[in-house]
Amino acid sequence: MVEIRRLGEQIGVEVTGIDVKTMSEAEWNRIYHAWLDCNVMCVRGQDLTIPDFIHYSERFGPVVPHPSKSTRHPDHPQITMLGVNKFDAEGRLRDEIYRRGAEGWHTDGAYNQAPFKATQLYALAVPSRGGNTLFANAYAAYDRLPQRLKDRLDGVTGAFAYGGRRGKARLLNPEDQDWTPVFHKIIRTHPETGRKSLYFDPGKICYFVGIDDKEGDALIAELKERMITPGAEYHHVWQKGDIVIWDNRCSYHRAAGDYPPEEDRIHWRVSINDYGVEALEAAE
Ligand SMILES: O=C(O)CCC(=O)C(=O)O
Ligand SMILES: [Fe+2]
Repeated sequence: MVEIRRLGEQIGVEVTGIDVKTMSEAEWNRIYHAWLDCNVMCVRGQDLTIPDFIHYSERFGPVVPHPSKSTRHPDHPQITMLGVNKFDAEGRLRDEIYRRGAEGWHTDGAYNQAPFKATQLYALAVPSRGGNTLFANAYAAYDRLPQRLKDRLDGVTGAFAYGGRRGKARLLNPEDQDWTPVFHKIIRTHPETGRKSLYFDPGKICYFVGIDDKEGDALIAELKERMITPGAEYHHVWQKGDIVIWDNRCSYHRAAGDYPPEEDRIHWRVSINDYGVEALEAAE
């Protein structure tokens, strides 16, 4: 029987007793709404092929290839392989693979006109220790902002690009390094829940429109501190067979990047677009 229980106090939900390949429409509706309510969802104990994983992921929205071509699955471009080819030809650890997602708190796809609605990972191999994924609630981040900042950021737009203010991104091919910034409101209303969140990514923000560099730098530093709210985190300890999906519109995440490098930590990963308002805006 399907069981749904909260993981963190303010973020995260776990689903057990379900097979995503065969669940009923009623079960799908329950888990989809649990995910919307809790920002991040783990479905335990799944046994999936790549087509099964893509098919299930497509229930959330269109599954699109990630811009990092070198880490795409050779036969399934929509699948990104995490933790594969971790060592180079000389046997040296490739930091960009080992520490992917561990550089800092972020939200995926802020460099797209229509940022990814969700990212979903399926765990194939889990290390004996470490290697958690950390999540934080971006609604809570907005709720906890001092009124001064809520007022200052109201209506403010940020410019975002893949490499942010650094420019370059190690996981991209040379021909894919040039990004024209895209623009997103920093206070964002979630198209499905109607709740406001702080939409911010310190690694991808380039500047705030209409705000001078001095104030912009101070704002970036302050939001970096405030984006993670005490009590609104959940740290996922992976089990083989877990599927974890996070809502990039209302959560932040980062990899801990701390597991024994000689051990395997392997996931299939998909980026999921929105069918909704944002997809329509992007098509304009
Ligand atoms: O490997 C992880 O725990 C998460 C990596 C990440 O940031 C991502 O897949 O978007
Ligand atoms: Fe990420």
